[in-house]
Amino acid sequence: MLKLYFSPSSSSLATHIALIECGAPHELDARPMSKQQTRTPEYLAINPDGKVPALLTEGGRILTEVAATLYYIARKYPAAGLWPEGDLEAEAQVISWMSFVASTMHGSRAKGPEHVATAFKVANQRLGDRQWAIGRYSIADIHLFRVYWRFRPGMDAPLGTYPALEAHHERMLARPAVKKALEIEKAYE
Ligand SMILES: N[C@@H](CCC(=O)N[C@@H](CS)C(=O)NCC(=O)O)C(=O)O
Repeated sequence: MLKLYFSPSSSSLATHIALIECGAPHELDARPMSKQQTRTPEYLAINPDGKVPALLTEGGRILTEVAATLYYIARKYPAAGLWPEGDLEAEAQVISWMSFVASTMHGSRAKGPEHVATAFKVANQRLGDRQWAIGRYSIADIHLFRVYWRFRPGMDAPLGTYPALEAHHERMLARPAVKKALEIEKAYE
């Protein structure tokens, strides 16, 4: 069984959603950042970077970084259709989106609000009138959703500033797996 080391409402929410989307048997190990549980010697032995998510695979290895955990889960449970297997362009588009979300979007927070606004503007344009990041639902949407969901409430921009992202967010919130992950994590806050 897979084990997810997570902190409620953090980056690890994306991995949690993917596990539920795929019906992957898993257990949760809470490491609340609010209690510095990602910085204990025990956790640093699991992930020396002191970050969540970390996913313990059935092979006994630790996988870190949201994108890698999403990829692993999507490939391990292909029936869920979260990875566009065999369509080279679509596969590359997923990687492109996930790189953008992890570096430009997630990384913008440390640089300040203008950088966050620019990253969101680019993401909004990039999404355009598509329902899903690559045109069909994939792990790229889960990654995008998590960052938008977390950062948006703290942004000083009226509703309507990022219409494509807002619509994507609503679509994601309607998904049973997203609802379930949010509900489970709320109990840990
Ligand atoms: N590049 C990492 C970023 C993960 C990350 O920043 N995780 C944060 C939560 S959103 C964390 O674990 N922080 C713990 C800490 O800094 O103590 C990824 O994509 O997984």
